[in-house]
Amino acid sequence: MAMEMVFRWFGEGNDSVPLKYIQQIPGVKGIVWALHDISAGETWTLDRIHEVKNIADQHKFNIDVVESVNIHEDIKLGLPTRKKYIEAYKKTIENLSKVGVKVICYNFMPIFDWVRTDLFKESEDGSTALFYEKSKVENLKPEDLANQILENKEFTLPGWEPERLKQLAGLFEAYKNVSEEKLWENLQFFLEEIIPVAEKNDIKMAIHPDDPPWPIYGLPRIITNKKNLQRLLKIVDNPYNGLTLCSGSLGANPSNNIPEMIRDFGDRIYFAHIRNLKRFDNGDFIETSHKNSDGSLDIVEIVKAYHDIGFTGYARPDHGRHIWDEECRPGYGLNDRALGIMYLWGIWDSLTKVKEGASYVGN
Ligand code: DNO
Repeated sequence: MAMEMVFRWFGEGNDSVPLKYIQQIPGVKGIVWALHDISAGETWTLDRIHEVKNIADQHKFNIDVVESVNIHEDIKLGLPTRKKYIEAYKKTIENLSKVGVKVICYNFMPIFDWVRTDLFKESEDGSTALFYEKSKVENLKPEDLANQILENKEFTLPGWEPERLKQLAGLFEAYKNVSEEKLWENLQFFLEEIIPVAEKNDIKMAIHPDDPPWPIYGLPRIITNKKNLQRLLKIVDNPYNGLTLCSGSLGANPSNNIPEMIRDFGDRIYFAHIRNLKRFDNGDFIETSHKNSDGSLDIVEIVKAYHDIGFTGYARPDHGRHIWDEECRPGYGLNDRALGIMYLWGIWDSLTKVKEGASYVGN
């Protein structure tokens, strides 16, 4: 038994990577997908879901994992209008279950999803990668940061939908009344409504950690560390309320011990995002190749933790650098993610051999 390797794909015309290339990466069973043109709060219709299923079928990919069904800000804000958006979310869950979707990855970050200051930061070897410069975030106004990210217009950037960013000032005003505790309450309200529907439809909800895992621009962020992940699992203590464990997001904070979290939360992790990053002392970080010696995270230990717990959930290599002059959406090219997958399989298969009794020591 092994982890089920999947690969994020943004859809026909919205991704530089053809599905037939993904098919040629060893061991990839499915695509991780979403209907990126549907706004948060709207129901995903069966027709639109079937379009993706048909394309995936042609390439023999499963569509078991959706990333993400985004959550309308009114739900995170706890406004009375959340009711109708929660109803739409439930309907989306029902529709997704009709094509056999097994996991929905989502996040509960106010306004901004992932944050970086440079999408193509050059490294010494000439590759580029996503970069977070702490002082720049502290000194840039949120709207300037948003505009800077949106300058990359070629593809839609998940989490940075222009419609939402146009309402930035109003949203910041609304979040003034939302403390961390209030955000927890709003998350709990959402989960209490959603999880029974997820259970009925046999779909695991897998929350994605905040990236980076600390508050930015005074907005609360709560899915940030072990204690808070524990709290999340407890507020609705049902196996359908689970985790996407993203090593790169949580790993930006040096006090997060990822292998320990994997061992502790094991059976509530439904989706593993595995990538490396290099942290600098001043709080900056850059995304690196998966290789241990390139970054600050011990990817071998992370994979070992999954192997030890007998993880059979879904895993993806997460982001990659941009290498070999590939033109692609930030973090989501073919080349480095494919290299990452082979690194992960190399570790996984070696561990399996050792478990089966092979000994490479002293021979
Ligand atoms: C970035 C991703 C996130 C993630 C969402 C899930 O590349 O890891 O945008 O998909 O936070 O809701």
